[in-house]
Amino acid sequence: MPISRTDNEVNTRVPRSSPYWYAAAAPAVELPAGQVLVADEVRLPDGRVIACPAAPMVAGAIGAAGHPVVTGPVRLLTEAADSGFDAAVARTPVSAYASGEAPDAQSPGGVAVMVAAPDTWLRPAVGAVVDSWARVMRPRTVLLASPRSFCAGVERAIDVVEALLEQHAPGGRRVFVRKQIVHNTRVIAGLAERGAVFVEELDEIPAGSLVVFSAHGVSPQVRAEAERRNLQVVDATCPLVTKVHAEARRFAERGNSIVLIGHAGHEEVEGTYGEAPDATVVVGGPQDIDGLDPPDPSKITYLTQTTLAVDETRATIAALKKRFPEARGPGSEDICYATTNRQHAVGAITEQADLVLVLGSANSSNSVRLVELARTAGTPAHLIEDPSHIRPDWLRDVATVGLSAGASAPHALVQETLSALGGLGPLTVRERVTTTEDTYFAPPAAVRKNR
Ligand code: 0CG
Ligand code: SF4
Repeated sequence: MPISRTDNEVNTRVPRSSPYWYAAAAPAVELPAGQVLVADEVRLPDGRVIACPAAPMVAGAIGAAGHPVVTGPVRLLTEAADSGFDAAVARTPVSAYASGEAPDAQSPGGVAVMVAAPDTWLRPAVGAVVDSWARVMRPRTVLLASPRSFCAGVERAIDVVEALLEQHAPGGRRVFVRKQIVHNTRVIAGLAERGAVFVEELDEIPAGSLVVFSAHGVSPQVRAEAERRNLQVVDATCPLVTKVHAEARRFAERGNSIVLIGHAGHEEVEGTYGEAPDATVVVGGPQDIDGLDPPDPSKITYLTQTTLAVDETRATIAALKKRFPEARGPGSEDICYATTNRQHAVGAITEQADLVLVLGSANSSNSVRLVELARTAGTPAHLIEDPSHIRPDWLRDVATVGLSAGASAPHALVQETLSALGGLGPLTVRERVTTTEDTYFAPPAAVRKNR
């Protein structure tokens, strides 16, 4: 669950006596019972505002501990010491900021964790979570992998939906999207908020509707179904996926057996498989090669999903060729440039990183591969939707964090993560560029002509 933010200012009071600002769980804190608020901004009585960039992470951990939590601004009403205030939680060395001093390594600055919990019973539990964040405050370095985040296929697919919303939403025509346009929760939420209607299958859509096919592609069976239902289709399939579909058709027409290396159940694999279901077998890895029983071992073609691990796929192809020496590939790699580049970039930072964080959703194949790659290299790694998924124990003894984002994860998530990590102490960000990308895919004609 994403952490929601309230714009309603919550008033509270703090005692002056402490070197730290304590969030007061005073009666002045206007929160519903059981609700915890993590300040993302503290408004001081003199008008100054202290940003609390770690708020999403702190809130995420409190939410994960089972407490309803929001982030939002806190206004401090008074600085008068008041023994009546029950310091809820907060180890908050914002005093340096409050007094205008620059933070230094000894007193990690930029940290402002202010948590308001109105219920006495809540405070020990919430306090324990905040303490665990306090323990991982320190200066850090982030190694930023580049390239990262959106690829050309994802940019194009999102552009398609946005353009259709612009064209049709004002007139009240709904824009349906079959499956997730790309595998990212933030992207889907943003487009849904703007009016896109996501469905799993075409039978959920009224006949004659406008529907977008996702970047991962669809099988010919789905296209036929769309035609039967008289749907107006705009196809956002990535051109690099379309290329693999064409290969599947071409080799199947030649009478070849197709070994499709990929993850069974993934939309892209379902789509490619559907091009020649009678001639195709899906293979997950080298362990599946022994079970193959092609009608003619001299006529085998292998194709791959575009978002696989480069090294693992190489091993699968080697196992296939070992058993069927005449097996042939498509000539050029099916694993796309974006997947390959992001893997090289993560590979270049894992050795120096104590921890690798990858922004992406759990169903995003290319993002998950980046996490696996770092782990295989021996570096602890986690997939995170956004900074609220970071846990304090991951950061214990971590001086250098490697950061990347899958091809479907928006750039903004990287910025949010950098900002949140900066809330735990001074942050040095170093970008490691392994290559630059300039691939661009023009939008489909249906969208182009209307723009
Ligand atoms: O990596 P997969 O194929 O799961 O897709 P995602 O939407 O995450 O990113 C690239 C595309 C399309
Ligand atoms: Fe296309 Fe590769 Fe991006 Fe998938 S990850 S949309 S195949 S460029």
